[in-house]
Amino acid sequence: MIEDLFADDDSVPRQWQESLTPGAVILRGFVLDTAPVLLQQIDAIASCAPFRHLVTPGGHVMSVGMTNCGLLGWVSDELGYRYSGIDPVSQAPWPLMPDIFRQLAVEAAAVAGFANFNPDACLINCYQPGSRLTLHQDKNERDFSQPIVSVSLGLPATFLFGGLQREDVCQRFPLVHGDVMVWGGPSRLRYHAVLPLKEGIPPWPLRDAVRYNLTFRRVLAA
Ligand code: MD6
Ligand code: FE
Repeated sequence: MIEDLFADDDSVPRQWQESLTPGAVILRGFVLDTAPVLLQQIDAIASCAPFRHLVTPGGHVMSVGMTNCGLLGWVSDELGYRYSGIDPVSQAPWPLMPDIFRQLAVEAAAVAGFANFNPDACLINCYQPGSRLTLHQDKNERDFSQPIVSVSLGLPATFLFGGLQREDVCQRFPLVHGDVMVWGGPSRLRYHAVLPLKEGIPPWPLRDAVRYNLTFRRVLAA
């Protein structure tokens, strides 16, 4: 179902919704207007908590650079995946979640039908050309009744969206600058992946040919 929200004339709409599966929707263009501010905030966060390449429990160095803001941050090392209130690099708390981040995440969740989303964690991913994320479920959180809100900025990526079993076939679709994906409910534990990022020209006002992804989550019981 494709629903045109904000076309004020016959020109190309800037925002619309694409429903994927029950509980999962892409809000195309939802953060196009706020993207410049979001990118500034990412730079400010990364100046305190720089992007780093985490090691998986299996001993692989992740190709995606990661940092966090908010009360809790997602981390990985030889011992496993978990959330931590302390940045293991700086040994300090993660930078605060900017109000503009929280507001857009709460608003996107509400538009997608999830009232009262109250994120306590924001993982920030930085993809360089070639970076990818292998098939996984997001299951380190306590409360699967809360959705995940995922914001795409910068270069486009191909997202694979599977089922509840690793073997299930995946749908593939593009995520581009300004898109927000919300998923929860019966889709909350679907497997998903990001294909290796292709080279490209970054959209204004980005200077670097990278993709950023913000994923907002409620980790602690609400
Ligand atoms: C990404 N996103 O888009 C990686 N997980 O860069 C995720 O792994 C993800 O977008 C859960 C929910 C939404 C996501
Ligand atoms: Fe994920």
